[in-house]
Amino acid sequence: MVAQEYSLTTALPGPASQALHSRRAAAVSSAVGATLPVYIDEAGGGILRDVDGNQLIDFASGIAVTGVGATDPRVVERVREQAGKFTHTCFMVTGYEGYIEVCEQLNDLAPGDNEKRSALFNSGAEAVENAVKIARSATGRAGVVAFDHAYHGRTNLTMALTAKSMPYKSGFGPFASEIHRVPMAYPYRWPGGVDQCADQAFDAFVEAVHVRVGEENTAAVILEPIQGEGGFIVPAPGFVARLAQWCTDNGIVFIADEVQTGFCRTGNWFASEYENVVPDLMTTGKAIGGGLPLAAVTGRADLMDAPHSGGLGGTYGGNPIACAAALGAIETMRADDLVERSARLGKLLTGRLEDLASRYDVIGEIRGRGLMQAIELVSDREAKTPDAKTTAAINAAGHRRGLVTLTCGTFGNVFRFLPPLVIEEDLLSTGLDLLDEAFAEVVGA
Ligand code: PLZ
Repeated sequence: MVAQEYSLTTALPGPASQALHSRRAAAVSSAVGATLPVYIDEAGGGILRDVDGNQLIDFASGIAVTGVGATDPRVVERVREQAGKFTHTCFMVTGYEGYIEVCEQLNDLAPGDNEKRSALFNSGAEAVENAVKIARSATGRAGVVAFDHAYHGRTNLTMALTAKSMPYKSGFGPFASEIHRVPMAYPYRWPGGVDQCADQAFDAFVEAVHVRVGEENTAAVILEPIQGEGGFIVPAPGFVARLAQWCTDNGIVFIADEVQTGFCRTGNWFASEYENVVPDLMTTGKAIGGGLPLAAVTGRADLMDAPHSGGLGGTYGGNPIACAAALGAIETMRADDLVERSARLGKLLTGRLEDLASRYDVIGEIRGRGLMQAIELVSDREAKTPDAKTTAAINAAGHRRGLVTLTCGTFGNVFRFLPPLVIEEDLLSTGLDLLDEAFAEVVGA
């Protein structure tokens, strides 16, 4: 694996990256985003080594994918072995053990000791689409309720579920129908204040569903137990559990979208566990595949078995190499206790962010769990005015130093931290030193 050392040999981007960036401009659609114009040659642990030999610190994990790192030995070995045996059969044509084993693992790991089933897909968006199909098929209802600040994907149905227009939806409509949006229990920005947030948001949700949709027409409520792209919003305590219970009471399927939060990211296997919620259906993706594309829907056996035989599937869903990678990644998460590691490093991260917040007034709030944390930047702490400009400037200053960070949030003013769960403590600390320098450069020491 690439040495776990931060080092820059050129200014970023270096000449080889610049050359690739020019080739990219001539060959790749300009609509595909590029956070950094840097191209990677090797990666692993907490390091991304670029084509100029610069070793950058990874605080993004390819958007919460490489929790076990980008070259976890167990993943790499299983992928090699599987690729030498067969790359594809299509599970719907002739099956193989890896698919079944991943489903067994998911059924075992997902919250709740009820009888569960799983089905595998290629991307988070595809998993979300299928969860909605399953909920509609099982309930015979059409309505789906999603929240402000939600992100569920870029396909047509999942764009409809996603809240933010730019860049995800703008110009891409018309969108799927029967999607209804309700307020999110976002404590920092709840008009009635933090203390009222859970109760008032829950009441607003119940009223909106009753008045605008009708419980009897509602198939599913879908929620990220910590919202990701929308700004790492941790719902007010109690909100998720009350929602889930209300769904049960009304025969509505509660879908937890754990695509970003799942697989040890938040210091638990799944974020739903923080409120002891057993989702009816749970979508996973990203980190499950150890870097290979894999996603899943896991949930109550009666719901998962409700669609007609042949109703779910796809050519590549649960590809054998992706399944082999997932089994390696899950083995590493268990063997190296990444739940504990995520929680422990998360505490270190919080401590460092609190130190930053004590020195930089631009930090309005620190939030998140485990190694899924963020800071929300405001130009005025009282008025909580979102400061997207400073966020972008600090992000760029970090990037110049070789710190790979991402922003997020409906208002573009949230810095998020998603390092690989296996990042060495020293490297995490060096990355936070670089962040500190970036703050000093942009908003003054
Ligand atoms: N649900 C909760 O976070 C993907 C998207 C990045 P796919 N998040 C990163 C981007 O700009 O496209 C995500 C998520 C949650 C669903 C998805 C969708 O997962 O694997 O990207 O389809």
